[in-house]
Amino acid sequence: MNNTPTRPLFLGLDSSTQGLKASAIDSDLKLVAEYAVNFDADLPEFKTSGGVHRGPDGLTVTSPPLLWVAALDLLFARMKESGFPFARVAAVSGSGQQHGSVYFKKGARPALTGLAPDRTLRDQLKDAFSVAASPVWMDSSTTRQCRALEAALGGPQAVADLTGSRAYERFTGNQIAKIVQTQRANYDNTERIALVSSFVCSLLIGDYAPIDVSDGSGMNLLDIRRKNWSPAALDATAPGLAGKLGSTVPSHSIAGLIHGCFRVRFGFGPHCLVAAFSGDNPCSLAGLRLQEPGDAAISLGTSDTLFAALREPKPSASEGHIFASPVDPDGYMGMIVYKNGSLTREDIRDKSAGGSWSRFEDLLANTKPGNGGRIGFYFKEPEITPPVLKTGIHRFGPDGKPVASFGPGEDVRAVVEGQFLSMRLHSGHVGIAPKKILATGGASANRAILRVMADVFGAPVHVGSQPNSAAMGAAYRAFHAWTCRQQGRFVPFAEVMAAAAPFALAVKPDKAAPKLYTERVRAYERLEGALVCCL
Ligand code: 5FX
Repeated sequence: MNNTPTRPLFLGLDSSTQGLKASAIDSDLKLVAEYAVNFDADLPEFKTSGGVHRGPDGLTVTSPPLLWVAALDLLFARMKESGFPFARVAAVSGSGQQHGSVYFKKGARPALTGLAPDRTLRDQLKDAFSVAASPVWMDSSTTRQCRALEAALGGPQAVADLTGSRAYERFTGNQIAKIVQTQRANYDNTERIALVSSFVCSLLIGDYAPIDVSDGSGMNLLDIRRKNWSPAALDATAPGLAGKLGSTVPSHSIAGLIHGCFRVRFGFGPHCLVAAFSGDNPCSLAGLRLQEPGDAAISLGTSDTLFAALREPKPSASEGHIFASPVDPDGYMGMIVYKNGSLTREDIRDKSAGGSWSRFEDLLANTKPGNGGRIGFYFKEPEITPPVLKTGIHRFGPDGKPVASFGPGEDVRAVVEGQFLSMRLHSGHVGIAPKKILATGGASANRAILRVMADVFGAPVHVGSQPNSAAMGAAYRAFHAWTCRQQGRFVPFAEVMAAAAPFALAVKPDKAAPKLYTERVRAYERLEGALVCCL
């Protein structure tokens, strides 16, 4: 019997920090519908700001897990009201903000398996949690736990080699260690710990869903090469943790069928598959269809991010993260995150270009590649890459000596060139060597910035509008997992994505650029090394 609905759709959910979105695609990979719920505006009774609660210490950041449950009730209700054809959905997958954790209390499982269609999820799950405030990725209160993990496993590089990243405050294992130390009774009363991604998946299948290896790589608990929990990391983190985490699965796995309550309440078909959910960055990688080693994306937004498909991971204790790939069971992805992005560029635009982007572009286009040997470091915010807590601007002249100021054009070029030199340097440390770059985010509309990007990396830059890349990536992953199930074999993601329109080529690198910028990266590295150690 053919279980595929006619004109099948594939649904991608994105449970992000600030809201829950849905994107539906058809089997030609065309976007057919989008929906969204904003946590603050649509569910004001949870009293979140930007989707979170901040603690008085300025470091603790949490969200109530029931908010994410209520958002799913509301999103599906809105979709139903607008006539969304749930019966055509062949498979659903999803994306979740990375690192956040949800704690199901002992005895909570029947509340999931027995979900009733005539009551809201929110009403049925209000007593399911042993920890009422779920730590999220913005939390940075676990420095003590990070140092303890590094001490137990042989130092930051040893943790990076094992788990893909040195110990980071927001990574879930360190958050779990803090719960053990500060809420021991609640930890003992927990039977399952989920990530935000596997949590929303659990709601859809009405049972505990497994954590996929890609999102699981953001926990400091997974051995990224064996793609399974590391017993040493689990032991160093919390007692009895293996039993509470359940097993991990490849990201293209099917977690189960959609629970009957969603069939009755919203009209999903009985054969609708739920594919494992993953993290938002892994889903964005899928949404931007980065699949070959050397395919990279640079997102220029409030924060700047570079991520890429990788074959050979090179974890670094100094920067970046390596995750298992969400689309290739043998692959990896690397990611470098910057706090100083658009706001820092806007600052220089305001000071040097009178607040005008077109003047900024002219200044950039009228200065020479390499900036006559000038290099600048612009830390308007404490920076993640490299880790620098002290804010400030540091400018160096052609002789490598500090200078007090640059001319307007020099400053504009230095803020843009410096960011790409840093990206090339640090992404290289984790094994990323972009052969092709997809530029996304607000600043990718700026042609002169893209020219510098292409020249610094010596790689062609493409652009494409994929605004909700995590939700789209989740929809693509649903289609991928469904195709693998239909064919009874692993189908390469690229094959499944073959129908997608290619991203447009925007800029090719200048022929002289590779030689010039290889030398500039070395100069940048020397200056950064000297600067970071005395800040
Ligand atoms: C990645 O490591 C992060 O912490 C963020 O990008 C979160 O995933 C945002 F949701």
